[in-house]
Amino acid sequence: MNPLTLEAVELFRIRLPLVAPFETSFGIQTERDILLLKAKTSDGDGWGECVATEEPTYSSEYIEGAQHVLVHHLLPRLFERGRLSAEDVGQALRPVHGHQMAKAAIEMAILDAQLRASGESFGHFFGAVREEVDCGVSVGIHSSIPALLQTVGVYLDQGYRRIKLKIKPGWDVEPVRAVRERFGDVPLQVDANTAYSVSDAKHLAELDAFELLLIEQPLPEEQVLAHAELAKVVQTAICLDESITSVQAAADAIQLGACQIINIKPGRVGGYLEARRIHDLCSQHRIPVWMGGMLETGLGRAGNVAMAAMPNFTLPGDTSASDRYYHRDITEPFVLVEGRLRVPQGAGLGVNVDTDFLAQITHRHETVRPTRRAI
Ligand code: OSB
Ligand code: MG
Repeated sequence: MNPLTLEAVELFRIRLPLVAPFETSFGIQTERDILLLKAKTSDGDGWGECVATEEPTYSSEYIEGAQHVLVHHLLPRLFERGRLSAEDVGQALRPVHGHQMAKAAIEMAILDAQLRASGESFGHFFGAVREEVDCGVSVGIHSSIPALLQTVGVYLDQGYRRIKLKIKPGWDVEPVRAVRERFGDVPLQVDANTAYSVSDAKHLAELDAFELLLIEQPLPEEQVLAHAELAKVVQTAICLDESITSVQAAADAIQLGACQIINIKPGRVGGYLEARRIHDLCSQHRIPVWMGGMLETGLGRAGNVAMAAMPNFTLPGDTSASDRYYHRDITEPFVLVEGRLRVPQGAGLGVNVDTDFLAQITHRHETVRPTRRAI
């Protein structure tokens, strides 16, 4: 890829209501406040999406913090570099600890600018082996079992190829049993978002009766060894999400026997390039991976769907259609066809931002440029 010069970055904060409330063990979301970046470069523009949530309840990152660290600590380091490539971003930002979601957003925007400039799609860049990817859907905690069965039924009618139920103590075995009884052997998995402790091992083992594909992140982020202990009691495959913050964390978790499957979210690990390294590591260790989701707009979805077309993404991802999240997306919508989404073929992310709609939903906008340094 040809290096380019980063000339300015526009930050857009947009508010988008969700089509339905989404409840997890860490809270309920009814709308999203999202940070989008437009990198303005010597070679044209590129878009990035930051997946940080409004509150620091999924991980320690949150949207205001991400914006602050970008403006004050990350972007100045990139402006200082002169010419740079997406591959240089990780190295340039190494002095700043953590803040993977903020780092991922700017790396994504620079990668998009470079690929748009050279006419290459994200899918081609990642070595996609499929033109479309199998999609699952993540189903939030519901107020009752009948309400849950209604929602799952609608998603199955729409063609989703796998159902993921969010669980927490008090909402686990019964909803899983109810979905199995009503919908038979549909591919099914659960996600606890860290809501359990290792002393719940026997209780979680009750889920073994339902032949789930996996149980995602039952224990807190730091408790990698405890997941390995849990795996001795629970037969269902353990998948890590929150704990996998880098390729190093993935290597350690695999060696410890803490997971048999990994959920890859480019934002959580600092960007698409680190996500690709995790994909490759997992391939070598015969650990299947799947593409997670953070309720992205069409921008993040475009990158995620492209990456999910890599060979070791062998399980359906949380890459659902745009209409599962938003009445109107900021790009052309991703539409489910036979339970799959098409990998965009155009240059870069291969989707276009609807700038009129973007202007309507933007509640804050700022532009950051290089400052002249004191002599
Ligand atoms: O743990 O996978 C998760 C959404 C927000 C934060 C964390 C998670 C999720 C999801 C939704 O499960 C996935 C999606 O459809 O984007
Ligand atoms: Mg998860």
